[in-house]
Amino acid sequence: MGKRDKVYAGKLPRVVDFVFDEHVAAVFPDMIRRSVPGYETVIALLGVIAEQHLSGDCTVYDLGCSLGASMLSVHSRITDPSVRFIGVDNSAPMLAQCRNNLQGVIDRKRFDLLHCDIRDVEVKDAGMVILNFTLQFLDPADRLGLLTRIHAGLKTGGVVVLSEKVAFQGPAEAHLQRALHDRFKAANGYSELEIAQKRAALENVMLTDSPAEHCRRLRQAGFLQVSQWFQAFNFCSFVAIK
Ligand code: GEK
Repeated sequence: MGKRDKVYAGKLPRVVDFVFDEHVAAVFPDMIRRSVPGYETVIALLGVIAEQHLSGDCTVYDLGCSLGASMLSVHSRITDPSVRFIGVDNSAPMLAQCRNNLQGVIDRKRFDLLHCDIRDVEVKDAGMVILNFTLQFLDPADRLGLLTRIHAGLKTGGVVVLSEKVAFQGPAEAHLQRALHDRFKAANGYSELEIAQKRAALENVMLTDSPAEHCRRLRQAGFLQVSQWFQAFNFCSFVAIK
């Protein structure tokens, strides 16, 4: 059992922008499970999507890999040793824990972990690229460029899975989905103060797009087949096939 997330439990004198530091890394499995509706389902189904789309001799990229949950899910369904894994994250505490989680589960020769910005990674011979709740932290101006490079580095038939917190354009739907998400967090034991402080911390850091905008951008990046396969309140996931 991991540590319980209490990062925003006490009243802070000033809420600063959210960072993936050692305090967040230490409680991350609990934080993401209690904050992102459907997270565990998405993680489990990444393995199924991989099984459907991966052929051998390729690389699975996990961009913004945090503690490696996505790679571990794919690995649990893909035994072919010619499939390699590259996890990328710009948070050193996240990557250190990711290394611990992967070691002893995935053969050491089959994975690499890169401590860098996902915008600086060369994507090549990719069978699958996972952006599981990561694109939302990138400057919106850089999102299309990254997806276009990912498309270029994917093998034909390769798949991108993009999971995001999404925005809704209509005010009524935006209000409904935000209320449901708040209710989800409260049901998972977060106080009103925690919910409010976390929202303030993420305000400048996590910039969300609508589902339609995600699909449009994936098509613009070159993907011919784009489909939203999952939604839980204001969290969605999309597949895009090259
Ligand atoms: C999971 N995918 O468990 N470059 C590299 N890493 C970044 C960047 C960037 N520009 N921006 C953010 N990150 C994971 C969950 S969490 C989602 C992903 C969340 C990293 C950041 O350090 C963090 O580890 C991850 O992206 C986002 O399925 O916490 O909501």
